[in-house]
Amino acid sequence: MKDSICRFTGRKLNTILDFGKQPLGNGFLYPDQFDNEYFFDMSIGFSEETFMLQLNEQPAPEKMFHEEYAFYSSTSKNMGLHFKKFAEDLLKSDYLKKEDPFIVELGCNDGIFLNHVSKQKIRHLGIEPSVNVAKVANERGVKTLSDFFSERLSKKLAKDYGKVDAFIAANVMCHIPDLKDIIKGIKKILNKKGVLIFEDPYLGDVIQKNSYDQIYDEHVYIFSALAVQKIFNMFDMELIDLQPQSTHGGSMRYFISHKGSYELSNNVEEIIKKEINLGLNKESTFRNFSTNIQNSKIELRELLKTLKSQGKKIAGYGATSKSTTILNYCNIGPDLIDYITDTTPIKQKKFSPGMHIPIVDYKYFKDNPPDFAFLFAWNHSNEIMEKESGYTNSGGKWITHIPNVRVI
Ligand code: JHZ
Repeated sequence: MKDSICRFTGRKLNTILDFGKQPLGNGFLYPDQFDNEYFFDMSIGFSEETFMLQLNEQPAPEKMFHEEYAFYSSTSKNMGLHFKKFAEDLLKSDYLKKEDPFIVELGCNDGIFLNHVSKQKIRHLGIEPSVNVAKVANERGVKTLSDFFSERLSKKLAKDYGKVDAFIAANVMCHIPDLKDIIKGIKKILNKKGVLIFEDPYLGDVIQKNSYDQIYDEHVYIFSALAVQKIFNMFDMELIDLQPQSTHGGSMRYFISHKGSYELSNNVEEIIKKEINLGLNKESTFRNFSTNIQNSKIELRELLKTLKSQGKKIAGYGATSKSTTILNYCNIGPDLIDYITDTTPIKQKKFSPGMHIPIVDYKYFKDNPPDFAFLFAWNHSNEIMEKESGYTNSGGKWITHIPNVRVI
């Protein structure tokens, strides 16, 4: 297995698991694109110095985020509610108790968060590299720039718009390989009492739920509080608060400021203590994680093969980026899963990355209910179970791999 280099220390990373050749998590495609499909070697490494779990290699950002990016944040009702509450909490927080505050959001997607800020006529700017989703944000009244953020861009933004009071990033920071440049940029543009608030899928949940499907091309890091504290300290910035979130199967919201600007909340010490108890600072924990992933693969293939041999129809529910890892790592194709249903129009009539399972609209699922539905969008389980009580009550069964492979 190929070892790589920690993006923060420049020293060797110890490879934890090799997932083999993987396509882009959101690389849904048409049959005439099968022959030229892009694959990369996906493996993860851990640094005991920075406590950072990271991809050894990642495709170039332009390959992943472009004018046909397939993920629209506003496809889930609950995510809409989550971002509304996030905006309301921020707007009434002490961080914004000043005249004419300025909020910037990195990776604002279709404006799911900033539309609540723009409605209040508060100065804001979204920065979103994927042109198609940025267009939706602009149409919604969210002032959005389509670009990749960097230290260089931050200098220009500070000049054009002034310094920032709250710099937000939801499900974005874990996508950025050169985080050092981003942190330098944020440090430059943040007011003295400004705060960076970001949230991402949380390593503690990934380890406890064995949700290895959070690992795909876009997620170059899976953060813990230990790792976030360590890397921001390198830039004279400080982790001042933490708030666990239920979104995306367990996320963490991190609050960062210039060093010495705020008192540390007790949550920081408490959560770091829990992480040490869970072993998130030790390579051995990730070795166990690797074994659990390999066992999950064996069990999942066995279950699907057995059901198929009994003539059962199996569909996937939600063509998530996460499902790309499950399908390709476990070698599950149309021989085991008949189709995947998804409500996102840009994914429909295409095929899943790598394994080429057809993606169909929701009506197809309704008209052709399977015997078993694999809950790929397991992080939206409450919303989906409520919506699909009819399928469940009429005998439809669900398959999950979280935290272990089973029929629900
Ligand atoms: P969902 C994305 O990951 C990509 P994904 C990204 N890299 C990231 O970091 C995370 O989000 C945070 C569909 N669906 O949210 C819609 C239904 O069909 O789990 C979506 O395509 N019916 C930015 O892709 C997918 O499932 C439904 O009822 O893993 C959900 O994708 C619902 C609720 C969803 O994120």
